[in-house]
Amino acid sequence: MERTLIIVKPDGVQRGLTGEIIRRFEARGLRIVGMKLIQVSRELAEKHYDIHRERPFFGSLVDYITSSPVVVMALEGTNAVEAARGTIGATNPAKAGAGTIRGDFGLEIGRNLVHGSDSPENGLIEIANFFTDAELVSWGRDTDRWIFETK
Ligand code: DAT
Ligand code: MG
Repeated sequence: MERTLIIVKPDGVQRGLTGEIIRRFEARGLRIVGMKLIQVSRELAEKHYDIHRERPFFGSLVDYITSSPVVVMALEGTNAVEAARGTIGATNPAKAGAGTIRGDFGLEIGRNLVHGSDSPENGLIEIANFFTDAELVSWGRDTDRWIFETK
Protein backbone atom coordinates (compact mmCIF):
# COMPACT_ATOMS: atom_id res chain seq x y z
CA MET A 1 0.00 0.00 0.00
CA GLU A 2 1.16 3.56 -0.75
CA ARG A 3 3.28 5.36 1.85
CA THR A 4 4.13 9.02 2.50
CA LEU A 5 6.55 10.84 4.80
CA ILE A 6 4.96 13.49 6.99
CA ILE A 7 7.00 15.92 9.09
CA VAL A 8 5.45 18.14 11.75
CA LYS A 9 7.94 20.98 11.32
CA PRO A 10 9.52 22.94 14.22
CA ASP A 11 6.73 25.54 14.32
CA GLY A 12 4.08 22.82 14.59
CA VAL A 13 5.88 21.14 17.49
CA GLN A 14 6.73 24.43 19.26
CA ARG A 15 3.13 25.66 18.95
CA GLY A 16 1.74 22.49 20.51
CA LEU A 17 -0.04 21.48 17.31
CA THR A 18 1.58 18.03 16.99
CA GLY A 19 -1.44 16.20 18.38
CA GLU A 20 -3.91 18.19 16.28
CA ILE A 21 -1.90 17.50 13.13
CA ILE A 22 -1.57 13.77 13.85
CA ARG A 23 -5.29 13.66 14.67
CA ARG A 24 -6.21 14.98 11.24
CA PHE A 25 -4.19 12.32 9.41
CA GLU A 26 -5.56 9.58 11.68
CA ALA A 27 -9.12 10.80 11.19
CA ARG A 28 -8.56 10.81 7.43
CA GLY A 29 -7.95 7.06 7.68
CA LEU A 30 -4.19 6.95 7.12
CA ARG A 31 -2.39 4.25 9.11
CA ILE A 32 0.69 5.22 11.12
CA VAL A 33 3.53 2.78 10.36
CA GLY A 34 6.37 4.84 11.87
CA MET A 35 6.62 7.86 14.18
CA LYS A 36 9.29 9.61 16.28
CA LEU A 37 10.48 12.99 17.62
CA ILE A 38 13.94 13.90 16.32
CA GLN A 39 16.34 16.79 15.95
CA VAL A 40 17.11 16.92 12.20
CA SER A 41 20.84 17.33 11.41
CA ARG A 42 21.98 19.75 8.71
CA GLU A 43 23.20 16.76 6.72
CA LEU A 44 19.77 15.07 6.77
CA ALA A 45 18.00 18.38 6.07
CA GLU A 46 20.17 19.03 3.01
CA LYS A 47 19.51 15.48 1.77
CA HIS A 48 15.75 15.83 2.31
CA TYR A 49 15.62 19.18 0.48
CA ASP A 50 18.23 18.31 -2.17
CA ILE A 51 15.85 19.09 -5.07
CA HIS A 52 15.63 22.68 -3.75
CA ARG A 53 19.43 23.09 -3.44
CA GLU A 54 19.63 25.73 -6.18
CA ARG A 55 16.60 27.74 -5.00
CA PRO A 56 17.23 31.05 -3.21
CA PHE A 57 15.33 29.88 -0.13
CA PHE A 58 17.37 26.66 0.33
CA GLY A 59 19.42 28.05 3.24
CA SER A 60 16.41 29.29 5.17
CA LEU A 61 14.63 25.98 4.50
CA VAL A 62 17.50 24.05 6.09
CA ASP A 63 17.74 26.56 8.98
CA TYR A 64 13.99 26.22 9.62
CA ILE A 65 13.77 22.42 9.62
CA THR A 66 16.85 22.14 11.89
CA SER A 67 15.82 24.96 14.26
CA SER A 68 13.98 22.79 16.81
CA PRO A 69 12.71 19.17 17.06
CA VAL A 70 10.27 17.74 14.54
CA VAL A 71 7.90 14.77 14.60
CA VAL A 72 8.30 12.50 11.59
CA MET A 73 5.70 9.97 10.53
CA ALA A 74 5.42 7.33 7.87
CA LEU A 75 1.76 6.99 6.90
CA GLU A 76 0.16 4.32 4.77
CA GLY A 77 -3.11 4.09 2.88
CA THR A 78 -4.88 4.17 -0.45
CA ASN A 79 -3.56 7.23 -2.34
CA ALA A 80 -1.65 8.20 0.82
CA VAL A 81 0.46 10.87 -0.94
CA GLU A 82 -2.42 12.74 -2.59
CA ALA A 83 -4.72 12.35 0.43
CA ALA A 84 -2.08 13.68 2.83
CA ARG A 85 -1.26 16.65 0.60
CA GLY A 86 -4.96 17.49 0.47
CA THR A 87 -5.13 17.44 4.26
CA ILE A 88 -1.97 19.62 4.42
CA GLY A 89 -3.10 22.28 1.90
CA ALA A 90 -1.24 24.56 -0.53
CA THR A 91 2.47 25.30 0.02
CA ASN A 92 1.75 28.94 0.91
CA PRO A 93 -0.62 29.00 3.91
CA ALA A 94 -2.03 32.32 2.66
CA LYS A 95 -3.41 30.40 -0.32
CA ALA A 96 -4.32 27.19 1.52
CA GLY A 97 -8.00 26.45 1.88
CA ALA A 98 -9.87 26.56 5.16
CA GLY A 99 -10.08 23.07 6.58
CA THR A 100 -6.50 22.23 5.62
CA ILE A 101 -3.69 22.23 8.20
CA ARG A 102 -1.84 25.13 6.57
CA GLY A 103 -5.07 27.03 5.90
CA ASP A 104 -6.27 26.65 9.47
CA PHE A 105 -3.00 27.25 11.34
CA GLY A 106 -0.54 29.11 9.11
CA LEU A 107 0.10 32.50 7.51
CA GLU A 108 3.55 32.37 5.90
CA ILE A 109 5.33 30.02 3.47
CA GLY A 110 8.40 29.81 5.71
CA ARG A 111 6.24 28.65 8.64
CA ASN A 112 3.98 26.18 6.88
CA LEU A 113 3.87 23.63 9.69
CA VAL A 114 4.06 20.32 7.87
CA HIS A 115 5.79 18.42 5.07
CA GLY A 116 4.20 15.72 2.92
CA SER A 117 5.88 13.73 0.12
CA ASP A 118 4.89 14.78 -3.42
CA SER A 119 4.86 11.37 -5.15
CA PRO A 120 4.70 7.69 -4.15
CA GLU A 121 8.31 7.26 -5.34
CA ASN A 122 9.52 10.17 -3.21
CA GLY A 123 7.43 8.86 -0.31
CA LEU A 124 9.50 5.69 -0.21
CA ILE A 125 12.81 7.55 -0.71
CA GLU A 126 12.02 10.10 2.02
CA ILE A 127 10.82 7.43 4.49
CA ALA A 128 14.11 5.57 3.93
CA ASN A 129 16.01 8.83 4.64
CA PHE A 130 14.31 9.22 8.03
CA PHE A 131 13.55 5.67 9.24
CA THR A 132 15.43 2.38 9.53
CA ASP A 133 13.53 -0.76 8.52
CA ALA A 134 13.32 -1.72 12.21
CA GLU A 135 11.48 1.54 12.99
CA LEU A 136 8.70 0.78 10.52
CA VAL A 137 5.86 -1.52 11.54
CA SER A 138 3.60 -3.34 9.10
CA TRP A 139 0.34 -3.96 10.88
CA GLY A 140 -3.41 -4.18 10.39
CA ARG A 141 -6.10 -2.17 12.16
CA ASP A 142 -9.41 -3.72 13.11
CA THR A 143 -11.03 -0.75 11.35
CA ASP A 144 -9.16 -1.22 8.07
CA ARG A 145 -12.11 -2.85 6.29
CA TRP A 146 -14.24 0.20 7.13
CA ILE A 147 -11.65 2.56 5.60
CA PHE A 148 -10.13 0.52 2.75
CA GLU A 149 -12.67 -1.04 0.38
CA THR A 150 -10.14 -3.66 -0.63
CA LYS A 151 -7.10 -4.65 1.41
P1 DAT B 1 5.56 21.61 -0.38
O1 DAT B 1 6.11 21.70 1.02
O2 DAT B 1 4.14 22.09 -0.45
O3 DAT B 1 5.75 20.25 -1.00
P2 DAT B 1 7.76 22.50 -2.08
O4 DAT B 1 8.23 21.08 -2.07
O5 DAT B 1 7.58 23.15 -3.40
O6 DAT B 1 6.39 22.65 -1.25
O7 DAT B 1 8.78 23.39 -1.26
C1 DAT B 1 9.37 22.89 -0.06
C2 DAT B 1 9.32 23.98 0.99
O8 DAT B 1 10.10 25.09 0.55
C3 DAT B 1 7.92 24.54 1.23
O9 DAT B 1 7.21 23.80 2.19
C4 DAT B 1 8.22 25.95 1.67
C5 DAT B 1 9.48 26.31 0.94
N1 DAT B 1 9.21 27.09 -0.27
C6 DAT B 1 8.70 26.63 -1.44
N2 DAT B 1 8.57 27.60 -2.34
C7 DAT B 1 9.04 28.73 -1.72
C8 DAT B 1 9.19 30.09 -2.11
N3 DAT B 1 8.85 30.51 -3.33
N4 DAT B 1 9.70 30.96 -1.19
C9 DAT B 1 10.06 30.55 0.04
N5 DAT B 1 9.94 29.27 0.47
C10 DAT B 1 9.44 28.39 -0.40
MG1 MG C 1 7.50 19.30 -1.54
